[in-house]
Amino acid sequence: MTRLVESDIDTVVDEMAKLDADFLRSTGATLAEIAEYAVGANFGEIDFNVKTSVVPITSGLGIIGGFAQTVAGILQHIGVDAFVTEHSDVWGSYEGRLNSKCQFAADDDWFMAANNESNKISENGYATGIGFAAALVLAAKKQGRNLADEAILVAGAGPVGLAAAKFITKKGGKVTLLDIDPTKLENQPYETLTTTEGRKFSLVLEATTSKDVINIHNTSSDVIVSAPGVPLGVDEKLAEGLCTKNTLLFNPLELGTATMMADVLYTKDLL
Ligand code: 2YC
Repeated sequence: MTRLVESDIDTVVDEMAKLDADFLRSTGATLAEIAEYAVGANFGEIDFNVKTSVVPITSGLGIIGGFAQTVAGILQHIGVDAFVTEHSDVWGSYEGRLNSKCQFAADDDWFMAANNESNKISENGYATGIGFAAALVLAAKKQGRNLADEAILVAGAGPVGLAAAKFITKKGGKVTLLDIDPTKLENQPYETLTTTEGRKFSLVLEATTSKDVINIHNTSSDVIVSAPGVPLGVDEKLAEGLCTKNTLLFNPLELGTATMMADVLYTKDLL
């Protein structure tokens, strides 16, 4: 996962209403509804109004300016009673556990949510993968397109891409998995590629840390691209065109965070 910088997230909280409006245009669902769909809940089924603490973590490369506040702001937007703890690290975790049901914290390598009541946990890579896959499936549905008829590419066989590939397969899509590192493609239950040479795809989940992976040569004219990868792995010219057609789904932190919250709150009744 790429480490965000302050400038990646400094307008996120102010633009949450715009994000919902964009999501409604492209997927027919709001941020909260996409997160619910990602974890198998119906729209409106999850009661997000729970006390949740976000703990700043100073380890490693340290605090990212505004990160904890941005996570709290995203959660508040979907109805969570979220706050940033006064203290950081273990003191902050202790303070949070005394005053909240759920807790979020991120160091340089992991971004985790925990439900202190049910002990359910959610990790950002997995949640981001199912969240962006859910958005892609909903966007295709909104256009009346059947997954079974689509050429679907998941670019990047890391935690995000693999979670997304599983979700899309579960929804009836046939996934082609791309990675430049062939060792990441071993024993994967999908068609695998190390290059998109000669191939065109109509639904794309871009989960690499590279730029320009997705371009006009490997996409169809009606392509929908869901892109959790930071930086955006879509060729600039193609990205501009997709934006005007509301067929590019890209945000640095919002969908992963909302899906983590849905994931730690929702346990499907197995009975
Ligand atoms: O401010 C803080 O608490 C920092 N310790 C946060 C560091 C987050 C580092 N991770 C990232 O920037 C990205 C996130 C999108 C989630 C995974 N990697």
